[in-house]
Amino acid sequence: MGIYDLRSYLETLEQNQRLLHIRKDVDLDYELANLAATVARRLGNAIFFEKIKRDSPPSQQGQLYPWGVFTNALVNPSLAALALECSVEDLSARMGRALDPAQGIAPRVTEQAPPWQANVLTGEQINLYDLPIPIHGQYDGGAFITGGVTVSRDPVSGRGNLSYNRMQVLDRRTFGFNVNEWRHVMQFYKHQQAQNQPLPIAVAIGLDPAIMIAAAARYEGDELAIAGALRGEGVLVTKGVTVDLLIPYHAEIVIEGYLPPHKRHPEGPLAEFHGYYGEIWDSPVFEVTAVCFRNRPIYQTIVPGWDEHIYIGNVLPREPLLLRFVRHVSPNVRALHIPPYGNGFLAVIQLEKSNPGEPKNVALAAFTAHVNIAKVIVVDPDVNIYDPADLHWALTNRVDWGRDVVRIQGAQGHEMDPTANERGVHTKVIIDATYKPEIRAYGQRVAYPVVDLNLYL
Ligand SMILES: Cc1cc2nc3c(=O)[nH]c(=O)nc-3n(C[C@H](O)[C@H](O)[C@H](O)COP(=O)(O)O)c2cc1C
Ligand SMILES: [Mn+2]
Repeated sequence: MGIYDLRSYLETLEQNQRLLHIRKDVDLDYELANLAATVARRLGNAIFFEKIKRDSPPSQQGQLYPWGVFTNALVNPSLAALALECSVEDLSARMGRALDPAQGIAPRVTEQAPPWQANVLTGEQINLYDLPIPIHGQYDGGAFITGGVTVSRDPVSGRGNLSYNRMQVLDRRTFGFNVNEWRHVMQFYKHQQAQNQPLPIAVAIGLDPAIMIAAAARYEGDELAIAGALRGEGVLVTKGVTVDLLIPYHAEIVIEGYLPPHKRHPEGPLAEFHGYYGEIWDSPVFEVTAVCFRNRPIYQTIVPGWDEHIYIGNVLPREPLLLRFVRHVSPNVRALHIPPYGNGFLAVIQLEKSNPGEPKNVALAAFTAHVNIAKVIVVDPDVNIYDPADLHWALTNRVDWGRDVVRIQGAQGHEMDPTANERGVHTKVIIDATYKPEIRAYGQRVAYPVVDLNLYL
């Protein structure tokens, strides 16, 4: 049996020496995220925190549960490849197939009580301050669940839905619940509002990474079908304790409740995908009706505004889309990457060009695939598109900045792109960083094959 839940993924990470165990006491506030962010960029490994603590307890004190905390599940392509049991080269093709609604595999319902119903807290027993919810960034407004997957249901069609919604702890039984205007969850919430009815939701934490990947996709249908397609069989789901929703059977923790139709509360700020702290939002609230967990559960988080957040939200679901567009223009495209450090605004294309004009054409195709793409760099097959230093080598040694750059002024980007104006209008840029032998011929480039250090250290 392959990966089907968080624990089987942890075993895979362990076997591949990609799970870093931190045995020292780590503070949930700031220290945990600082460590995770450093490991994300220096080692690229997942982390299991065995002992977490909280030095400055929040006002409504809880008994912090002695639970392990897991993060960096999907922090880069090599971990995503482990999670999806394929090679880095095959990631985009696998994602592309799974995102095709025709390939979706519906969840399987079981009546059996799930492991997460081993412990069920309701009413006065609920105290969100007991949960190991970190304060991540220095300027975050408080403790946020960032790695929980929201399970909801379309009140009109009855279909299921997965999404990510940051949740700030407001009091013992209430979260602030962030949801943008154009999300499915907002559509459901507004429908309920018009009937003066609450929207029931459940938050599942500690999941099979295939479900984590599926939840970030914009998809017409139940995102669980994407996870089913990734695993080749339907995800096992089961009824909630206090909500009539189908929730992943193999979750570590499930928080159930509802969004009341007319109550709002400020939440935020939080480190956002675009690389800056955002605004305080006046958001719906999430009233909790049950907190359920496995025995010895594992809490999972995503460091906001950092690599895993961007990798799940802006890279994995978009690379297949861009690849389809650029391959339509040229079969010579070898690979494509949206590097997390570019916050989803940069795409790097590896091209075995057969014509000096080809790099510009594939770059234009990448812009048309997604509005967020603002910079495209085209390189040759000898440049490692996953290595920022190698990319910089190409920018330094293969670009004549007076000749190889194309600007597209007044183009539309994302409204939150820090280079754009308030309407999202900015200049898009193409950089042709391929070698131009017709201008000047060089000999062989110096390069040593890259070794995966995790196999040696
Ligand atoms: C880690 C992470 C956190 C996110 N947080 C939020 C959020 O707080 N609010 C929001 O509206 N979207 C957020 N998103 C984006 C949505 O979850 C995502 O676009 C999803 O497709 C929305 O699904 P829906 O249209 O089915 O509601 C986040 C994405 C990721 C990967
Ligand atoms: Mn959806």
